[in-house]
Amino acid sequence: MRADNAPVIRLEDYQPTDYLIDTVSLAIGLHPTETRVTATLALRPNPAGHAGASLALDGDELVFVSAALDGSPLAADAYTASPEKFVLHRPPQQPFTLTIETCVNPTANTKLMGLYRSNGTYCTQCEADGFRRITYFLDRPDVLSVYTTRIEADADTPLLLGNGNPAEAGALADGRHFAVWHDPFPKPSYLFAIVGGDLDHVEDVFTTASGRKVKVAVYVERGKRERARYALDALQRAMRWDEEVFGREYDLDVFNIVAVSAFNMGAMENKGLNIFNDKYVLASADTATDSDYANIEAVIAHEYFHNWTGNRITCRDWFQLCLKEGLTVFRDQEFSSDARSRPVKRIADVRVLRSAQFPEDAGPLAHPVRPRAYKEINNFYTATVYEKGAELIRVLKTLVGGQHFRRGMDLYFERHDGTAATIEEFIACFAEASGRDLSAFSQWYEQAGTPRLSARGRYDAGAKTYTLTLAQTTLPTPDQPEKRPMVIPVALGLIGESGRELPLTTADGATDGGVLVLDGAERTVIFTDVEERPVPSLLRGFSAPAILDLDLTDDDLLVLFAHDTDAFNQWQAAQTVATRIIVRAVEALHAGGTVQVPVGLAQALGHFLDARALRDPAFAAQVLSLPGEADIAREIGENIDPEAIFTARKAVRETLGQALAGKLAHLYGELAIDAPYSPDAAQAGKRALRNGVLGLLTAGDAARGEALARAQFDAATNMTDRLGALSVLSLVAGEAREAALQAFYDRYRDDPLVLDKWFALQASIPEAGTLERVKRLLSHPAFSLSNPNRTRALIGSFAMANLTQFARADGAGFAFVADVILQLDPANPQVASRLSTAFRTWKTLEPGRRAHAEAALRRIAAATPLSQDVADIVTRSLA
Ligand code: 0A1
Ligand code: ZN
Repeated sequence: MRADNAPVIRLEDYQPTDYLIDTVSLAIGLHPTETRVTATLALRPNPAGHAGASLALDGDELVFVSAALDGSPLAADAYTASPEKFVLHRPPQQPFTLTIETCVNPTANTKLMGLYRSNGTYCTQCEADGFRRITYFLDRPDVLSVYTTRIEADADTPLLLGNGNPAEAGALADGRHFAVWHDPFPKPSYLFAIVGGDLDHVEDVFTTASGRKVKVAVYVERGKRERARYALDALQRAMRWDEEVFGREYDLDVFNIVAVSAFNMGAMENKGLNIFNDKYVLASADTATDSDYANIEAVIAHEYFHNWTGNRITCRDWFQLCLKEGLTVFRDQEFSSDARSRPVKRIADVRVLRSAQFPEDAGPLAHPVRPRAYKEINNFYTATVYEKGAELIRVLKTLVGGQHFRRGMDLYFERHDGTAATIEEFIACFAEASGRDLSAFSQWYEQAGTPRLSARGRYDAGAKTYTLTLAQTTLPTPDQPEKRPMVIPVALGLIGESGRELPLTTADGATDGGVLVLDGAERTVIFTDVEERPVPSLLRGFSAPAILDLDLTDDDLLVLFAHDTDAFNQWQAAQTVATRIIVRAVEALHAGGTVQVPVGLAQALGHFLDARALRDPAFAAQVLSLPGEADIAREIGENIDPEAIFTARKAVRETLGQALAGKLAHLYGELAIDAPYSPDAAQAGKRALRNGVLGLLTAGDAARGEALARAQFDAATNMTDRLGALSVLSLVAGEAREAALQAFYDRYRDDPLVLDKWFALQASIPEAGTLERVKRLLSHPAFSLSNPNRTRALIGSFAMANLTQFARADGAGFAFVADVILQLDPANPQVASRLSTAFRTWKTLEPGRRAHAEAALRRIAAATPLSQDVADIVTRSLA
């Protein structure tokens, strides 16, 4: 169905189902092309539904085989079955069982939703609506059932996994065998999973806080066992952390993780049987970077944390997606902060929020954290639902305080365990635990767009007062022309010009705890006894997802950079100064002038590096990593010329690299690590800074940098150093680059996850030749559009991480990506649809490029057939 005629699903139309399904008994006979599924559903009328209504079960591309009611075959006029629906016309009005047999073809399932094969392994993906591709069902999150699953397979598929606990297993005639799994916890169909394959594994026993033994295991393709150890360790650390920090214990006898190579997303929290994209499980020093390790730790934790936030308490409907996703992202961010450096993790998370969510919130795809309407739910697994959703939990915690937050969480678990809940029910727990009215806070879930927070300050030296006025506005977004003020907790401090932190004294205690709450359009506070002219440090720790407009001078910002006690704002100050310098450089280039870099920033960075680089390299790496092209584009906001941004940024980096050359060279030597590789935060921090130093050094002196990078590439003993060097080399056109790329390929040609890096790096080269290179790589023997990771590596990187080449002035970049989207769409609409979000900022481009982007979007929109997934994104993008 096309998006133009697909129905709009609205939150306000929510109705409970007319029937409930108490238990589900599945018998699945695995076969590569004809898998038989027999589902026996114990149904009864829902007291909250319409008595006597017919029963309509969802299906998607199903082949119907047979149906029986309470054990007897159904008469032909008692039901209707099509690939998309099974309707029982006159269901009994007391409990009854319905047995339906269907047949599916996992090998032909290129959409990777429902039951499919990844490199020979049978696996499933049911969120959001994939279960209906396995059997007919009330496929929605508020139908909770107890599942028993019997899986049968040939001897070449010895491993059979399901949700819950293993119940039975054994051999059958003709070499087949079976396993039965029982999950005692009622769950929605989207959490169903099975796996069948011939896999290796690592395992351990985790003892829960109350002394229960849980067998934990990670399954991977044969030969990759050792690469699963880090994931297994991260899992057990996450399990312990959830007990300690949220009081949540695991509830089954086993917890299994399976890694597969073909997966549409990152990973999936199926009850007791998480299924992962290989990328978030497999790691070794030689094949994974430090960031890969950190991502694995975070995603393993994320999926595990869903066991309570998502599984034990699930969502009433898909509008409530952020109830599980925002909350679980918050939980995984906190876990990583405790495991690593909290300020560095905060900076990294805010970078992601700004680069992925802010553009969404400012463009045609903007939607509230809890949307009110959708056509295709799979398009709402967005940065807004996930990352902004997590920010809202953080805002809530700041507003009610840590203790009340924990009490609210406890209440939520106690009250809603075993149910499908809503955002209102969640917020009510915190209102009750804290005794506060949170109705104004809940606006954050309803209103799209990023609030702009402006701050003006005036110091009266005679009266020793400092008057600070904060104001907010939010620009209109699709369907929301009028915006209301939000409740914004502004964590703040005052830094004296001497560098000391000044006490916050106000007549009414407005900033108790260092947080000022702005809940109207504007608010003014007067600080008293301010002994010296202060520089305000606002939105400390990024206390709310807002855009801050400061009336500070560059010199004021450099005071914060040097002296702020809040690490986030210290970093932010340097970023803001650098952003301003690059934006001025873009303006200068437009006016036909040249790029000027004031000495202040270079000097400040120099002092900073002297004092902090070796003490806190991970933080220093964040400071040294200047705003990217997309950050600058966001700051400029309209009429974007990516080439000008690229040239300006490059020139600024060149100047800084030259000004700091001596220090950088010295640091590069000092930061070398002798010890054997460990992915821990301390070593990773040093490598991150050393690679950052190498990059800046090369920006200032290409020949010298290239020689160092070449040596680092040849001597590297781990992927972080090797890829760090290769990225630097990839920016310098010439034979050295091609030789290094070839050497990398030769070394890793049989390693799919590393080859993805090789494809991604080449697609990201900001040069005019890249489009031709990417086109050439499309026909490389190792390339295939049927693997989502490979597609994202080559096409996704080109479209999302190479602004100058995707947005080429001649429109060839847009046209190419549109071609690939159209080619991929029939096979895998979800991945095609994700790719098409690369166009989301097209309206901010200068008119020439804008016209090319629009033409590409219109061409996609006009194509037939076109999936509902892609049609939904492109029509909203064009609106
Ligand atoms: N719930 C998962 C995300 C997810 C969503 C849809 C999928 O279908 C292709 C897969 C995974 C999470 O938050 O990790
Ligand atoms: Zn999640």
